[in-house]
Amino acid sequence: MRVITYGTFDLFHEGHRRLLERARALGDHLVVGVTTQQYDDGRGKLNVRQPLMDRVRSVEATGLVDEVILEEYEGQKISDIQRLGIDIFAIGSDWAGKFDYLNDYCRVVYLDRTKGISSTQLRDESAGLSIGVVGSGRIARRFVQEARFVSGVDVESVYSRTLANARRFADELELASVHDSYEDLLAAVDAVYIASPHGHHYEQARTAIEAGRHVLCEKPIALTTAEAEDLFARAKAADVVLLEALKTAFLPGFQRMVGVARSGSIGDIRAVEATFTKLVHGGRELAGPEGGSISELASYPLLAIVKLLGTEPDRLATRTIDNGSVDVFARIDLDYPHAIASATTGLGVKSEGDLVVAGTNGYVYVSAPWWLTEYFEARYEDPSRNRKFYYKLEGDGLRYEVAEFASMIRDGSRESFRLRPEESIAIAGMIERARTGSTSFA
Ligand code: C2G
Repeated sequence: MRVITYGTFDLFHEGHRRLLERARALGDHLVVGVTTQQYDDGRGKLNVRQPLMDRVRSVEATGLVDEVILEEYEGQKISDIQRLGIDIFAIGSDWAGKFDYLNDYCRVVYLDRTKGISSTQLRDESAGLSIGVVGSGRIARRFVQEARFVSGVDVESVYSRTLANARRFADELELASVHDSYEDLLAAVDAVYIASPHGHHYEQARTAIEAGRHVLCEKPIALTTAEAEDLFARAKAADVVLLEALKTAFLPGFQRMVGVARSGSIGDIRAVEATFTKLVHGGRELAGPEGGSISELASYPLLAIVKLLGTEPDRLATRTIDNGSVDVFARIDLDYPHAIASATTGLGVKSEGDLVVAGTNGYVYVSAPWWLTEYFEARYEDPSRNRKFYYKLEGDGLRYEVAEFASMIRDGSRESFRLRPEESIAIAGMIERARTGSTSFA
């Protein structure tokens, strides 16, 4: 029987070795396809550290492999299987279901992935960064799936307030350990990703920082300036990374849009209008005291405004429509010295989610959903000068913030220019002012 498997095999570890061992045991000839940098770029695998030849050498050094080939393009697996006369395609169970289409060409076997690599290995340079997940909701699930596309990151543990929720989450996502004590989770990991309800962010981030853990915290990192300032000051004193998981900030397309708008190509920026609305029907997002369209969604439009116009507006005024307990629609107006901006949010109210940056020579237009920036245009009075920009966005965009967080920890940097502490603090302050000082309509 001839068996084939594929992988990046970056920073070769015990999980990789066991996978190869079991793949080898399925037959008598094992072929391993090692992914090239270009292929990994194409499929959105981020932060691969080792050059191709080093990764090939680690695979060969196991002595388990009869033949190594390179995986260079999408669709190659089908031709490899036929060309090499393969009987069995084997791959880790994190890919369960994804390669069923190969059943037309050979037998497909999903082998259980090895759980808890980070804890079974000496914590040295080659060990991954172990991130514990706080919370077991929808965003936490997407985070775990996206983090698997970031090399050098192991997400193996989850903390949830009820053990049953943590168990369900860990079973579904094949995580090694569950915790119903936050302290136990902190003791088991290098860093945490906080995806609990907003009202818990501050306490949980503070506790993690005090325990010397790096923190990636869902937006909004805090609902007041004071809390945001306090957290960043504590992170600095403890020499740990504290990063707000405001995914748009880390997207290549969004960064380029800000670069184009601020480069002078549209002249001086005079106005920014950004909208984010989402249809929900009840649930935690629509319940007080922490819910509402501003706390749920304003981080995104305020990010665009802060990146384009800075952290210090002269004035902020908000009008909202309430459902009796929280705001369901809001328009936050900000005045800057030479520009004005508005951030519009809606929960259970739908509008066009686009972004317009008006300048003295032209404007930038980002169509909905602008916060997943894949495409934008610079437009001018003379349309023949218009330019279109395209950027590929992999997955749902979460992997870019994971990659940034992991790189910061690895490189010892404590601040990211993509989302600086002052910017997160300013956004928290704007959210606080918008929520407390709004003129409301029922
Ligand atoms: N693996 C494992 N246990 C782990 C980590 C990884 O069993 N703790 C397995 C993966 O499931 C995969 C192999 O080791 O089968 C290689 O993993 P990666 O290098 O992360 O490669 P991957 O991104 O899974 O690429 O075409 C490429 C393939 O899609 C696999």
